[in-house]
Amino acid sequence: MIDLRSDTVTMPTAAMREAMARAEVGDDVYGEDPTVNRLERMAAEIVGKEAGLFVPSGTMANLAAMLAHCARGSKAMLGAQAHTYLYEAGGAAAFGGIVMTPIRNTEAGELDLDELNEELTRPPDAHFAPSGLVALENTHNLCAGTAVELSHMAAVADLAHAHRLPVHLDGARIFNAAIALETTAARIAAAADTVSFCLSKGLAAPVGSLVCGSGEFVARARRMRKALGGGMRQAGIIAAAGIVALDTMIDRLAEDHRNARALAEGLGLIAGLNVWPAKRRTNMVVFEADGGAPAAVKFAAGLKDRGVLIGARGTSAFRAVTHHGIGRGEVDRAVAAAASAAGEAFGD
Ligand code: TLP
Repeated sequence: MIDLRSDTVTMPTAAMREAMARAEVGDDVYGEDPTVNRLERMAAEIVGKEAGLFVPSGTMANLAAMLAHCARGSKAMLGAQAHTYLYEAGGAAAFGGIVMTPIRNTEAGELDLDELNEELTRPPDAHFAPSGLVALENTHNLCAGTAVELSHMAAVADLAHAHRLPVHLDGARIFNAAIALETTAARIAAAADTVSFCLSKGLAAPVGSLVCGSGEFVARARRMRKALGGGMRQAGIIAAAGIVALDTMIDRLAEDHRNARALAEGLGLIAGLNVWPAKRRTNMVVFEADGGAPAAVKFAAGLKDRGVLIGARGTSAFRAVTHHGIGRGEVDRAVAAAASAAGEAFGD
């Protein structure tokens, strides 16, 4: 199968398996796992923060960060299309009593600054939840995976900081953003006080994410990780793969972006499919099928029959993600399969 559902389907490389087998480990809850400690130092350095914390998933990274930033009953302002708002099981509300306050996202993955400003300037009236946090996402998954401009991130940070609020960045795919914006992860993270990023997406490690910020913030997030059940003991086994991911898998993400562009171009030529534009395309292609849900279901089933898996986005849109397991040959085969499946699903 050509699996374009997500970059989370990537398999660990041979070097990762080797590093995992040889990893030096200890009890990380005692702070004694040398491999985890090394990964946390590497992560902090790469995003330009003081300290890092290894957690099992991107969802826990964002949740631990939100819990560390926000008191119960306070509000976190984030994009209406933010992964944290829509795809993380409402954890911040369920476990932290945090009022997630959605702000309109533009197609470019940006927050509507007027709407954000309106939220931030509500009078300190007893009716309103006090503000606790502003959150950003880069790359922006639900906005067709686009990288978000640094100028926008700086504008959001200025607004938040003027109101003495911290900024958290869901940088699950921050290295994709760095490549698309021709900058570094540290420059992207500079607008944010705290940042999370994932090892088990395009970087192909089997498990794990990092949350980084000041030493004092990470100490609070560490307590939240323990409360959430994320204290992992001999976690150096999986951290070892994460170190290999950071050492060897970042630069090659550019190849995924080239393949996504080729995929977008190929799908764009097929009658019945409309590819969403992405201001700064990374490794995702979102496209819609003409003819509504029934034709879309038929198209996706036809594609699966032809050996290609894609993800659903609502009832008639889809997402295809390029990654380490997808080369140019797979892209060409997927486009050919899509043309044939579209002919069957949308043809007269
Ligand atoms: N995204 C997954 C699915 O949940 C949709 C995917 O396939 O793209 N932030 C962002 C921006 C993400 O895209 C994801 C995962 C997460 C956080 C959560 O990471 P995990 O899956 O490690 O909890």
